[in-house]
Amino acid sequence: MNDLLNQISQSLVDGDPDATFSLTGQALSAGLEPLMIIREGLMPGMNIVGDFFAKGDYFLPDLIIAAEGMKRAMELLEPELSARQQVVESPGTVVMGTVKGDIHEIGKSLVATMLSANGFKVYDLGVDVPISSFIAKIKETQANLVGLSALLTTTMTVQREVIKTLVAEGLRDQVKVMVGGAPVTRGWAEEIGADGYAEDAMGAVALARRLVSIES
Ligand code: HCB
Repeated sequence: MNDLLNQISQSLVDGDPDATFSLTGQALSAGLEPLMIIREGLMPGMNIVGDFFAKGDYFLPDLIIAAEGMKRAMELLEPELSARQQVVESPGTVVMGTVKGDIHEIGKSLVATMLSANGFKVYDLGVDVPISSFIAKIKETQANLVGLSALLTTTMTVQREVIKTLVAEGLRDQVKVMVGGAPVTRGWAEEIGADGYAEDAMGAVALARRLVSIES
């Protein structure tokens, strides 16, 4: 089992999306849980790719091809994740997106999938989302939660801007804000006045549940 997970990780590092896809299929057929495949196969591979890029050993095309492998694996895993959840009633409405200037979508999409699979009504605005689009969607859907993803130190600051705009628009009492993304920390969430920070998609589900129940 561990060998299969290591091979998945290595296939991302090697930049071989076909192998990532087929190994992920094999792991599912072998009975591995989709979340385990993400946590112990795909994420370690993406982290290695990120570290190599940071050190200058890998370049942008290497990131792009690793992302392609991860996205193809997620095509297999997302339906499995959804199928495993037993939805009773909708705990809340979430507007989700990666902030303006940032096109990293994989983590944001994973959080959106897991929230949906856990009964939340999710409006996924995609990536590079202008602040005005978050505000408009929150107003339109009467959402009680917004999830802001940022993967770059340069775009984390947009999370703060969204919160400031929610206050200015008189929406801050209506909507809880959760933030996440690789450079985001609990300390940052506190500093910018977010309601919570989640390290991963399961953490985001637990946090979202907590934030919504505090509200009611
Ligand atoms: Co990108 N990139 N990248 N990248 N990239 C990172 C993020 C670096 C950390 C790599 C590095 O240097 N070590 C780095 C950022 C450094 C920094 O600012 N601190 C970086 C850089 C610098 C860049 C460019 C600037 C490179 C360049 O052009 N010179 C450029 C920026 C483009 C832009 O956005 N304007 C860029 C581009 C790319 C792509 C397009 C090639 C590609 C993304 C493709 C896509 O998404 N379709 C990419 C990728 C793949 C990465 C890495 C390798 C992986 C990101 C990823 O998908 N992780 C990443 C390195 C890394 O993160 N270790 C690297 C897997 C997902 C599942 O994890 O952390 O996104 P996640 O999400 C988690 C978690 O954070 C949390 O739950 C998720 C699920 O578990 N979460 C939330 C996320 N959002 C949440 C919101 C909530 O409300 C709650 C929880």
